[in-house]
Amino acid sequence: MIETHLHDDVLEIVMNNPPVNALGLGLREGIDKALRSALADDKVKAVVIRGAGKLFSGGADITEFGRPHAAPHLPNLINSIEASAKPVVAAIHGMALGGGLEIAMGCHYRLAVHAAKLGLPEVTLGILPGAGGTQRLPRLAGVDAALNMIVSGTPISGEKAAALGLVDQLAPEATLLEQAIAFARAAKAPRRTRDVPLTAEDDVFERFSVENARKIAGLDAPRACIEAVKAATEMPFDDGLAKEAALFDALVDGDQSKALRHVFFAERAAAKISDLPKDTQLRAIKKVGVIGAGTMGGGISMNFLSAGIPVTIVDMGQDALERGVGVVRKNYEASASKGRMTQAQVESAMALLTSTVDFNALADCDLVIEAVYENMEVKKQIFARLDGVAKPGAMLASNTSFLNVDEIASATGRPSDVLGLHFFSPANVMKLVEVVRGASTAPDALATGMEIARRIGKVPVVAGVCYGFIGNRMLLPRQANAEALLLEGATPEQVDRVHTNFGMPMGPFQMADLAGVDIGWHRDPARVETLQDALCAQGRWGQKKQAGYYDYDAKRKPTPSPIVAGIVADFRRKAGIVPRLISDEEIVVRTLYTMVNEGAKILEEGFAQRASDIDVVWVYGYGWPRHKGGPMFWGDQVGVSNIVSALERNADRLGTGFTLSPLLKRLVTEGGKLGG
Ligand code: 3H9
Repeated sequence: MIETHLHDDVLEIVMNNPPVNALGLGLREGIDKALRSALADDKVKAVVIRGAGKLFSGGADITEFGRPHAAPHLPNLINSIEASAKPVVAAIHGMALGGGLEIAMGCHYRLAVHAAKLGLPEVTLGILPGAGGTQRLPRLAGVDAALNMIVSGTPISGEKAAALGLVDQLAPEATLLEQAIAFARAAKAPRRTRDVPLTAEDDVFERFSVENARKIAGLDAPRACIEAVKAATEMPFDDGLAKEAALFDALVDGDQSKALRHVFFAERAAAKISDLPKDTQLRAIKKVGVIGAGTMGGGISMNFLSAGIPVTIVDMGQDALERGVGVVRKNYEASASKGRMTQAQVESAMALLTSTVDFNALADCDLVIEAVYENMEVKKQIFARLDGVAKPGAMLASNTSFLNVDEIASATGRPSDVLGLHFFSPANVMKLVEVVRGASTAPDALATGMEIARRIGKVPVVAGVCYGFIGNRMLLPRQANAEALLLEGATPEQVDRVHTNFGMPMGPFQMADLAGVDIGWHRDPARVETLQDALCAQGRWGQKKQAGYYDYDAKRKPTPSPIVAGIVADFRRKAGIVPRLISDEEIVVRTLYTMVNEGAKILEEGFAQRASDIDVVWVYGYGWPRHKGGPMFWGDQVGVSNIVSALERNADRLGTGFTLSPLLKRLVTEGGKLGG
């Protein structure tokens, strides 16, 4: 794990713990031992620490959190590095994150390559830099920069770090080690970060908290980060360290950090397909076809264009095509105007886009994604036609959000090349892609689907073929109960507020208005059987009509709708329902516990590989609050038996179609967790 090389009078210590040089016990022991021998050896005048492989270090070993500290504990190790009587220099290439950067800040000097990434991302795991980071970074980079880096968790480049004073010298990667050795040799004495004086303007913390109030609302870690940096400006160094350690310990044991760490590992686990060999040969995807130039087709295309992959977009009508391409350009221009991309990048992305009404233009595509409206017959016709056009070995994907991928595949003579690639709206923004594995989908097609999704910056999750796959299937009981709650006495505002208070970006009715209340509507205004029918019959199709479950002004600001209240009252009267007071607790049970129940069914029926995949779907596809880990993780935190007993208590309100998941029942009798 640790290699050492003596360069005359400078000892090089190499951290080598693939894949990210996480600072687990073995590495800490190794560094400690190497440092002691350097100090004891008269031949050694200075030390250089660097990382093997592609980075300096990804930080503390997250898998060790929640277990008792094993010596040498990282903060103590870093204190010993700082206390060294011989100069210690960090040579940073690739990333120095979390404990990795904290090691570097314990060193007396830092060299880095220009493109290095230095950051303290602990806050994203619901903790704070607990190995001196909150005390040393403000001393090296200033309070403002430190607050920004620690509270956002966003890394900065080597160049920026040099400008801030966090890095002493920049070097090209090829000569980094050589320059670090020379630097160490020339350094006359240690320069300890702890001795750097630190002052702050009086109101800096107050101002920062106010400016970031919205971003950090409800989150424990950012508040603790601010408190720890403030301590650095108010207390002697060692007291500041003690304060940091106390805050760290409280956070690491808290539910939010457990949930955030869960999501970190869940996302990585989701990338793994349990029954496929790791070395499954992938298909080459050099050119992509998209069928349908609507909102979804355009959004999907943008992902590939942004990743430098040429796209041919096909639509039946020239008008639709031009409109679709226009929207893609407009979206890119909007990014450019916000400074997220340059005009040159806009042009090079657009240059990769070919639009045509000629279906045969899909012949040279390695992957074709169908993104037309949800109609099985239409999709089958398209796939049959595609079968005659696409080259052998091309992957044929549907972006369907509910329909049976096996039936779609049956329209082709090559069902093994067919799969679902279900993007979430807006497809150029939302991270999730459900990679739907059909009964015949070939292993290499599935593995390639996962890989290409990652290549375009998405988080892919494998889903089996069931109605609505993972995410939308779980929406169904939520939406049915939300509608029923309205009839029984709740308002859209109340139901939505319970969800937004929970941390969701929007509630079921806000979501319906955004997506379109008319989705799935039979389009016969004379046939009014449900609330949705009644709204649609009156043209209340959602935000696009400035009227849905809410009324909207021209800027799409919602207000409660008296018309909807009237429609609901009318329905109640006809159905003989006497409205009652609905508690927020009942809304939680009926719209959130029912989702946990549906997730458990998806799991036991084998449509998700693992409970944590369901969590990833909800975090990345629907904005489930990360610090609540996802519905399966949250279900375990609430307690499976609490969920089951609440659902049983409300059984007569959950609709005739409701059944309790056998898995949940079994977990209650046998004990155990969903394992989200
Ligand atoms: C910290 O430092 C606390 C201290 O302040 C105080 C302590 C007292 N630990 O992401 P990848 C695994 S907190 C354990 O696919 P990439 C990961 O699970 C830490 N394992 O690679 C995966 O395993 P598998 C602050 C880790 O190249 C494999 O390594 N640091 C850790 O796409 C490859 O990971 C952070 O928050 C870890 N620290 O991205 C940084 N990191 O193969 C966390 C990774 O079994 N790490 N693994 O699925 C990252 O953000 C990315 O891994 C990184 C590389 C950007 C470094």
